Amino acid sequence: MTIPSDAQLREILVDMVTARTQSARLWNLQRQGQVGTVAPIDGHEATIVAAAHALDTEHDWVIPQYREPLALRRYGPEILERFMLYSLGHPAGGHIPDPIRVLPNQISLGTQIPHAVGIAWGMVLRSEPGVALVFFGDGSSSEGDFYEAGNLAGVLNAPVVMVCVNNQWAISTPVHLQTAAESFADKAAGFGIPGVKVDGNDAAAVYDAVDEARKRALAGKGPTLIEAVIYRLGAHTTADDPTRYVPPEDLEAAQRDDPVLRLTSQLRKLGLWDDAAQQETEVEALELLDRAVEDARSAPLAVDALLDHCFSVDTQRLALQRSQLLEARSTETR
Ligand SMILES: Cc1ncc(C[n+]2csc(CCOP(=O)(O)OP(=O)(O)O)c2C)c(N)n1
Ligand SMILES: [Mg+2]
Repeated sequence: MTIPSDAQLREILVDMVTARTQSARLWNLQRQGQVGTVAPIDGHEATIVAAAHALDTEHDWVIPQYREPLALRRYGPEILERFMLYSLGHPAGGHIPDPIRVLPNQISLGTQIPHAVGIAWGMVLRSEPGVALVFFGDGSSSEGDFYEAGNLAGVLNAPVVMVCVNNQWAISTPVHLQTAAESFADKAAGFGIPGVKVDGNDAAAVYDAVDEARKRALAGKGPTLIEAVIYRLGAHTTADDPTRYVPPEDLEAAQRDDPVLRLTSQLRKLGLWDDAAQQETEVEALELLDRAVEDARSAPLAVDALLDHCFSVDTQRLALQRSQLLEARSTETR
């Protein structure tokens, strides 16, 4: 068992508090009409941050769904910059800034899982060290892509870590209507790979599970499916009203097991966290976010950036679309 050091746990908490603070600010900015739809992070912090801290940012890829970006700052400031571009509808919000090994947000459920297996298998073919860690929700696990990708990963023995973030909801669909299986981790049996269920509110437990899966993958032993059990503490997105379907008593119970509060109180007891640390982290988080929003607002807008990164070189058809797009835009502004 690999337990994160006190220093690592403190870094993990800084990233968790940062993510929650920035998520709350983004919610307000959406309400003011300043950014697009926001999917709050509340409840997901320990799972995402601790998983990212168990990875080697130089070699390991992260393939997110859409709730993760604010919790992936360990991969560099580019993640926040790109996320703000994305939140403002800028095409560059879908790019992968070299050498950052994090894919952009994926809204189309489950489609990121085959991408992760492809990346992992590609690394094997190129003899590159590293693993691909993919996040997906309980809801996404009902997509065909999950089964196809999990099966292929097992057959290829691909170095992929599949993290199913079970937050009990897929918008308003509760988990008992999502699957008749005992657990999402059990689905690993059908792929012939290990399945591990972990308390996703426990940063140290998530770190350990990802660390072990990563070491297995690097040793050529193939994929692992990890189910991180958490509770979505906020709305699905700014377009949702969870009070219409989340039982208040369930939410109250989950709030008592809030992952940020849990690690905060643990580190306070160890003398590693106090009010000053909390305040300093929150102030810095807001400064970083506000600066990223400003930068995204003033970023030059190249409409045809929409077509970048589809292929390494434009196909004939793409080249035609690019010139038509630029022509249409220049007629518009004439
Ligand atoms: C292919 C597809 N079908 C439906 C949707 C609509 N949709 C957006 S989010 C969502 C729920 C996803 O739930 P889950 O995977 O558990 O992630 P969570 O939002 O709980 O983090 C649905 C159904 C979609 N984006 N893509
Ligand atoms: Mg869910």
